[in-house]
Amino acid sequence: MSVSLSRTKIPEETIEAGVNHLLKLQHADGYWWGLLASNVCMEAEYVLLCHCLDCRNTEREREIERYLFSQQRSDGTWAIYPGGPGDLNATVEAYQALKLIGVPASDPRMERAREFILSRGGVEATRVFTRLWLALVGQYPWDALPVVPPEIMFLPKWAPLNIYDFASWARATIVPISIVMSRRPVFPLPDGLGIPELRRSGRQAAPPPKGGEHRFFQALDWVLQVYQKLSVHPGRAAAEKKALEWIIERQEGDGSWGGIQPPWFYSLLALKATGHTNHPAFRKGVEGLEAYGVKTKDGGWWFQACVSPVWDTALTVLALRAAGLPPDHPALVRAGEWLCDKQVFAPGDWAVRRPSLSPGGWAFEFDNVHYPDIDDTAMVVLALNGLRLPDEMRRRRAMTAGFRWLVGLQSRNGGWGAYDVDNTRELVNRIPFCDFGEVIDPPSEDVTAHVLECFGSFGYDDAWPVVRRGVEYLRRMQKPDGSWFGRWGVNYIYGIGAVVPALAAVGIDVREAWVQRSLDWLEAHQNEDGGWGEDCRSYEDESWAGRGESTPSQTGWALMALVAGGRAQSEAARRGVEYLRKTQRPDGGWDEVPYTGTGFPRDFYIGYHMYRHIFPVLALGRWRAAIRQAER
Ligand code: R01
Repeated sequence: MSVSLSRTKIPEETIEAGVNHLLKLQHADGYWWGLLASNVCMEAEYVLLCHCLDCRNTEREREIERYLFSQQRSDGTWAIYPGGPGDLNATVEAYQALKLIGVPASDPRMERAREFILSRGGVEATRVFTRLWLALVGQYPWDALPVVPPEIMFLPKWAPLNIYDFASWARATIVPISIVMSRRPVFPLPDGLGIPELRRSGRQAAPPPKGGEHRFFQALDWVLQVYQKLSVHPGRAAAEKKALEWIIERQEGDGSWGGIQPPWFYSLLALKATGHTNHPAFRKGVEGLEAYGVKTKDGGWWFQACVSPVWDTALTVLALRAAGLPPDHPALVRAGEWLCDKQVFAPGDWAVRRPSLSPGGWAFEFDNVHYPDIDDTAMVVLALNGLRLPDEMRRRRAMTAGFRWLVGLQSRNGGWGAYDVDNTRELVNRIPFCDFGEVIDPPSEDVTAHVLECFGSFGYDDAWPVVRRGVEYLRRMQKPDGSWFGRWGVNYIYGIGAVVPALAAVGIDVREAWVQRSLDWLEAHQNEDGGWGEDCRSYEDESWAGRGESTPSQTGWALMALVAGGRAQSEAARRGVEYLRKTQRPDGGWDEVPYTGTGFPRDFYIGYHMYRHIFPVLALGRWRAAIRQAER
């Protein structure tokens, strides 16, 4: 019965070349680290930041000018992902930065940008963050921005709108912003370098901010505006002091805050606005910026929103193991030891909601001890579980602490968020200030799946209530069409690619119809070329679900789901494998232009440069193992 007449052809050379390519990319200390691309708001804000902090650098501005123009679309706009439509915020910010750098408004490239901006409502129609940067350089009235007062620091942990109701990334952003907003500093631009030409004539009123229609919050904002205008602010000094101390306590070893750009830039501005430019934290923060910059071959420079070494290392270890490297391969041993070194044994903000839980998580970045995250911890523990290190006791202790930390952070609904437990209070979405990105961190399908896959690798199944509640959460979250949403990767292909392997890992019978429907969905969305792709537009337009040019990472995710769901021998899987084989570069890597990572659906996308090399190898490795198993 098990005699197959024709054995499946396995592209051994593709896998081997992919493995060798990954091995070549390993850094001497044992980690993998690919670039993290986002959008030009990073560089534009960097230019404005340097202006505000009085540390402009002509050479750097030349490099940024070159980079910004290299990213401009033919219609004169800037998008927030490759191939995306012109984005008003990004285009306004890039335009202002270029003016400050010295590009005249009469430059045809500026003219086309300006036309787009005005056609879309001008600066008045931009998000709060964009207008905040313009206010800092005197190009927008502070009065017209929604207020976040530093007194927010006085709200106790249980009160609505206290800072721990915000997602970690939003919390670390609004605390410094509250100081900046209370001081309202203006760092005037040199004459003629502002952007009055981007303002629609006085008739145009500011549009109501997204989610700001709520009456109560309008009234609250009015009260805060009036309070802001008073000449005495009882409690303001104490609130500001509290916010400053909160910030200074949270600076990371690399000088960043939270390892991400917004808290970093706003914390430096808060220190500047309060006269702390001689504080060691200020100097360290400014000096650290260099490490997130990237020089391009053609003389450009760009700034990474964040850095991903822990994430890239865990995923690469998984790929190399799946592709057949032994658990004690020297490269994997070095990676495993490096990962153990990166474990965070200090309480972070997560401990506010789980004060008696022992630490033991991993962060995404080199340095981010205040914000270890659940996604990284799940992937690192999963990766460590497949290794054998010279110090096995250390590996076991690391996995145990990480595992327990994950268990302790399961949310009430059975799922896991990225940084915190039960960070689900929708109220913060209503603050007029919050018109960009996600400001809460509720459980997501993909993070939950990664945690379950991790638990499953130790042999736990749904007899354990922790796993059972996680599976029930995933089952509840399945879309009517059988797919799962991708919160941190684009989009349903990422969701399915995470969930199906997780269900298989915890012993769910993946032959059941509800699981198989997600595989039918994948097969229905396979491209002609055998690959899979999904455009960032899928987050705003359902007609783009599962649709887009094929990419190596998304093809990898789809293939991983098919394999885990029992369809390794399907024609769809075979065609996916063939797509990966024929698109591989001679050096064993793959090319990928579209962004397949998600920071915030609709507002912020991430191009992870390692994904294109990792996921094909991970998927091909798992596929080969399944084929060998089936044809044994
Ligand atoms: C941002 C911003 O720039 C930003 C940068 C990075 C992230 C969050 C989490 C993870 C880790 C990776 C990157 N994992 C949970 C996902 C793994 C795939 C998010 C945002 C912009 C505006 C604001 C990020 Br306000 C705050 C941050």
